[in-house]
Amino acid sequence: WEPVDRFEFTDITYHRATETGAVRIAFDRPEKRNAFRPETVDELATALDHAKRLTDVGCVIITGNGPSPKDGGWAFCSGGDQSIRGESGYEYSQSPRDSETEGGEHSEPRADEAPPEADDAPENVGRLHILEVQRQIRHIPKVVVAVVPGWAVGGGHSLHVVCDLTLASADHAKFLQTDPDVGSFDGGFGSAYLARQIGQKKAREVFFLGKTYSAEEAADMGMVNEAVPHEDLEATAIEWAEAINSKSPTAMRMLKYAFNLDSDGMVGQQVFAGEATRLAYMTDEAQEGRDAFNEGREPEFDDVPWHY
Ligand code: 2NE
Repeated sequence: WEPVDRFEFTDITYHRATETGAVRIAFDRPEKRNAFRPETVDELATALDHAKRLTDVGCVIITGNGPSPKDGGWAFCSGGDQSIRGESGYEYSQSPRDSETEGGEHSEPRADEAPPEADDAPENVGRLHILEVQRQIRHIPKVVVAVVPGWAVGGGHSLHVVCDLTLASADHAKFLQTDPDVGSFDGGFGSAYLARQIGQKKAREVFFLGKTYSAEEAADMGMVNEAVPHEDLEATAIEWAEAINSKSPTAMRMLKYAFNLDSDGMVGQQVFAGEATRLAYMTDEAQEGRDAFNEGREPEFDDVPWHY
């Protein structure tokens, strides 16, 4: 793994394995069981947006660094950082407006955004934008693998649910939903999509009883693909990334969006259709349509077969 050093992240680490065609994005707050604060979520969004644009990368690994220097505990992510939760969401430790003007840690713009003018810098309102990251994971045209070395809890549990695949440490991974304990509820992918994975009764049990499940139990339920010994976790993730990257990128992208389609409604159709349009643009007939328009003539489609 080589660090991607164009960003100055504080709450995550971001690495790339060029030969494997994978990136590794890791929560890096192990002393808090990798709980996320708004800064963490911004960094995740930036890394995912950057990874999306890497055309030689087919696999995004999301994991949690550890163990905790305090007590040796492992975590994927324990959800929203409750210590900075305000009245309407999670609050920045420093106002983004202040950090913009001081050239602080939030000065790195998203790849697709112009840096905000000082007057446009966002107010420090409570945020729940981890849900935007869930949508990034859902729509990124690559296979996203949650590699769970320890606790996956609350919003951290929902994050692994929304990833395409989950690989877990048989020794340390534990799965737990605490949302209703802290007055929170992921009424989207974290619950409804989980129910598609493990069935209604089991998904309701996860939220309504708040039991802790081992990696093996989670695999039996169908929300984890495989539990492997802790020391083999990262090597197995790399093997998976290599397998993913050996396949046809177009087929993999179309498959991901096809799997998403029936639970993403019209947005799922739009994403799938966008990729279909891209494929259509590559045909002679679409290029004839473009050329005819640009040359000011009628398009000539007579030689194009009506395939069946
Ligand atoms: C994760 C869990 C089960 C771990 O338990 P354990 O016994 O292994 O560790 P411990 O001692 O509880 O935690 C170690 C340190 O991490 C902090 C703790 O406060 C503790 O700090 P110190 O006492 O050492 O200073 N820590 C752990 N999780 C934290 C958190 N989420 N926020 C802030 N500090 C945290 C156990 O720690 C636990 O149950 N954690 C809380 C899980 C939780 O309720 N998460 C929020 C759910 S709501 C959510 O995530 C969400 C959403 O669902 C939708 C949108 C946005 C957010």
